[in-house]
Amino acid sequence: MERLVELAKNLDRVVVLTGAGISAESGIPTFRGKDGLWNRYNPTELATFEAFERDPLLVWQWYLWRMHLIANASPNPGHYALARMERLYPSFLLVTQNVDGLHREAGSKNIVELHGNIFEGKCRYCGKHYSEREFAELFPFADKSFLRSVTEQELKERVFPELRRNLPVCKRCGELVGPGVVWFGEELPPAALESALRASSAAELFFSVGTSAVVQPAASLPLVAKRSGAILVEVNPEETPLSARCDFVFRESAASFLPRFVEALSSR
Ligand code: BV8
Ligand code: ZN
Repeated sequence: MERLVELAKNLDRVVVLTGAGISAESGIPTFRGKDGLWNRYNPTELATFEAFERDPLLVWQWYLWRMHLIANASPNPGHYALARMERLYPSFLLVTQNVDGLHREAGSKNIVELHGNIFEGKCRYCGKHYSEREFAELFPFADKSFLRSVTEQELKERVFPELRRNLPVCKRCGELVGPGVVWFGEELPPAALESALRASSAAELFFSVGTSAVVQPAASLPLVAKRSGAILVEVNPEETPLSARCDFVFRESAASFLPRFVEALSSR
């Protein structure tokens, strides 16, 4: 780590890509980990428009369960370290695949949410987008303060039976509204992808934190940076398809590595 700190002290342009691993220590299950979401649920059955058309109630039950988990979770030292790191660099971009909003809650400002935000709404029929506040109005079950007022058991026993009659209906076209996330087979927000690609190709230092580096196009960003000459760093307790391309690999958790690294960096 000392060698990386020495290098990092003299660089200006930094990009950090995060995945579900950085929120694992906040109690939010990852997708592919041993008790990962994808072990219990099939992504194509729940995170696609086809699944939503087939069974919107099942899809909304799954997203409400995840929203309840997230609404009752807090950022961890890994999130806070990245918010602090942002203030140490003139050019810093945090690109996240996470839809939990915990980076923003930890104080990060310069963020690109590549896969959207789970507390927002998106109508796939007319394209209308609902901000977190607008969506809590349209769909009160999605309101964070409501989700913090019920236990997981109450969510399943009291809310789910009411869900069929209270699914969010679009104000513009009257169709059912889905969560504000990017589903498999759906295009990423062009502006978000564009700024992530631009920053990655200009980066001098690129961190890949808590991601299995499988889902595209996010998984290509570290390679774009590497091809443009950036130093590539991976922080992940496990090997990933990206590990072999990295200049530095730290087989550690995000909440243990990042605070120590940022502390060393800020003791210039
Ligand atoms: C699209 C939102 C086309 C929803 C998500 C090229 C080749 C092959 C396939 C494709 C390709 N191009 C496109 C595809 C298809 C697909 C894809 O990539 N499939 C995969 C499965 C191969 N991509 C798409 O469908 C994309 N759209 O291509 O559209 C198009 C283009 C133009 C016009 C029209 C259409 C959309 C992809 C986005 C899907 N949405 N999320 C929701 O959340 O419900 S993806 C979702 O899964 C997450 O956002 C994230 O991206 C991914 C999970 O990955 P990770 O976050 O990395 O999590 P994971 O559990 O896998 O790993 C966690 C890691 O953390 C592990 O390595 C673990 O060791 C580590 N860890 C654990 N604890 C810790 C830790 N690390 C640090 N600290 C710890 N404590
Ligand atoms: Zn609509």
